[in-house]
Amino acid sequence: LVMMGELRRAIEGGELRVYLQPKVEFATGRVSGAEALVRWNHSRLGLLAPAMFIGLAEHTGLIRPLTEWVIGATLDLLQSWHARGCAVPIAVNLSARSLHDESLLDKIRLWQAARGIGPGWLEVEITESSVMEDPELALGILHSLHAGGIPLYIDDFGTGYSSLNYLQKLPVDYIKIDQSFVANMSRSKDSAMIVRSTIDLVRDLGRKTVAEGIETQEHWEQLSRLGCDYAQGYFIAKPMPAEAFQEWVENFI
Ligand code: G
Ligand code: G
Ligand code: MN
Ligand code: NA
Repeated sequence: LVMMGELRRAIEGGELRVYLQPKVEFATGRVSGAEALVRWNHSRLGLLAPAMFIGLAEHTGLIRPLTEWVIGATLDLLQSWHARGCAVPIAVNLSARSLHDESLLDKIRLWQAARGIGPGWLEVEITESSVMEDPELALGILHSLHAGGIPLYIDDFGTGYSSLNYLQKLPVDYIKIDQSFVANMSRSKDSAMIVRSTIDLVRDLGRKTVAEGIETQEHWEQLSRLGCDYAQGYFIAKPMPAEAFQEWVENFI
């Protein structure tokens, strides 16, 4: 069990790390981007996954400094990549609470400008369930983020209760098909059918699909055949520290 004071000191004291997991485009086999996944390098407990502390952060208000740290660290990475003449966009995960922070877009703009990073490089993922917690509020913030040039993803799609009505209204560019559907696809006809229909629907709405949790060649081939746009999962690569990611990208293909 970790405590609030400990987490606050960890955020301030530089114990958080950004891990990166690549996304690959099916059509070209190219690395199209990365997702930033936070870790806590705890002095006693070792490397902690977000499940160990994001909930605590959300309940104590520490999610705001945590999110701001992740965004800052991600922009630092983008800045160093740009200096080396190579980069892919990086998506950060936002909690439902961050959708209430009306100053977020202004802060992101300031931080991007301070590092000379143009729009489009920092992306944002929001889960379907946090959007549906307060759809009207989410819609407002998502519209302003999107108008501010930030590409948007709906994460964990299919696990919540979003109506198709909202999917149509939301200014999102990408839908991430939840990994549970991908995992069940080869065993369950229903899961395969849901994945196929989701891909078709998202395409008809003019958005792109990302399949999460691709763990096997079979998953890759099946999703490629169904016309999914982007792939993410252990079959491609696990989340890794930024330096390892850079090396991985250079050796890919
Ligand atoms: O690999 P993994 O255990 O990293 O991630 C577990 C979950 O934690 C994911 O659902 C992801 O959305 C969430 N998560 C990872 N990093 C962050 C972050 O920086 N902020 C928030 N709010 N959630 C995160
Ligand atoms: O933000 P999101 O809920 O999508 O977080 C993705 C989570 O899934 C992270 O915990 C990440 O480490 C994990 N993950 C990424 N790829 C795979 C995969 O291929 N298989 C499994 N089981 N988990 C994965
Ligand atoms: Mn995500
Ligand atoms: Na997800």
